[in-house]
Amino acid sequence: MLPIDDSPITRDGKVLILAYDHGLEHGPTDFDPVPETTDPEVVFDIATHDAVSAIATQKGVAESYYPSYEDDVSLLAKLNGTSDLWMGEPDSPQNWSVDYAYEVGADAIGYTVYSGSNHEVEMYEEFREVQEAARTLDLPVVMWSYPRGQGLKNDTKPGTIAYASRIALELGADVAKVKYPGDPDAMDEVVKAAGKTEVVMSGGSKTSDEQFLKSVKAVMDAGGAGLAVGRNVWQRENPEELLDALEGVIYEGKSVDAVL
Ligand code: FBP
Repeated sequence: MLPIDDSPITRDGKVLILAYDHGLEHGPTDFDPVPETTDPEVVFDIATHDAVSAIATQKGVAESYYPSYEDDVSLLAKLNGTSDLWMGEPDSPQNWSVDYAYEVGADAIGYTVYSGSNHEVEMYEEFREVQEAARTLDLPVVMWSYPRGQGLKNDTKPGTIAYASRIALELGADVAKVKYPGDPDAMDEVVKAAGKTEVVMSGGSKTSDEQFLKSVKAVMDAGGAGLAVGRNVWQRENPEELLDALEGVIYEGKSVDAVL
């Protein structure tokens, strides 16, 4: 495991990754609530907020837009990804190499693994290559650890999420990005299962400020490192307001009531 405390994707050892790979994973429909967010520059501008420790994008967006922002925000290169048009068993092809991501300016690597899918074996093999290539460049690896596939319908059951964070440790990820398991006690188990691998919560679809901040607070109280969030930030009319609140909860240990 690579300690991430001094990595450019952290601030004071904590993490707030702004995820912006939805144009591939879900399609432009995710930009409908705030149509301006179709333009990557709008979201890169949001990522310059002090609370954001890195932005996660796919190759094309990184190539075209990151050069103008490399002094303002760190880049987490999301190497694999698949579209919502794919109807088969969960799978996610690798779309750029670790070396090329490094050339584009990546400070860390992101990779989705669908444990439980019929494609688990190939995905683990691909992850092994990516993880070892990242080690040679000292780049931390964030695993989007999402158990899903035939027979695994509810991928947010506490036991399943704890398994997901453990898989990230077992396979050598430095950070496990997992779904929120539903309550603070379950989150404790998820963080314990991950051992020295840091745990960050995946944002999910947009909820109320209070509900979202409470889940983030539970992650921090459980010893999690922070958050990787997309829609809950840039689908808001005023994303800066929520980022101010997240800054309080994640970096300053404030309560939800105090930041609301
Ligand atoms: P959100 O905070 O918007 O959920 O983004 C996190 C993320 O992991 C993105 O990186 C990715 O595009 C999306 O969720 C995938 O979500 P799912 O596979 O659950 O549809």
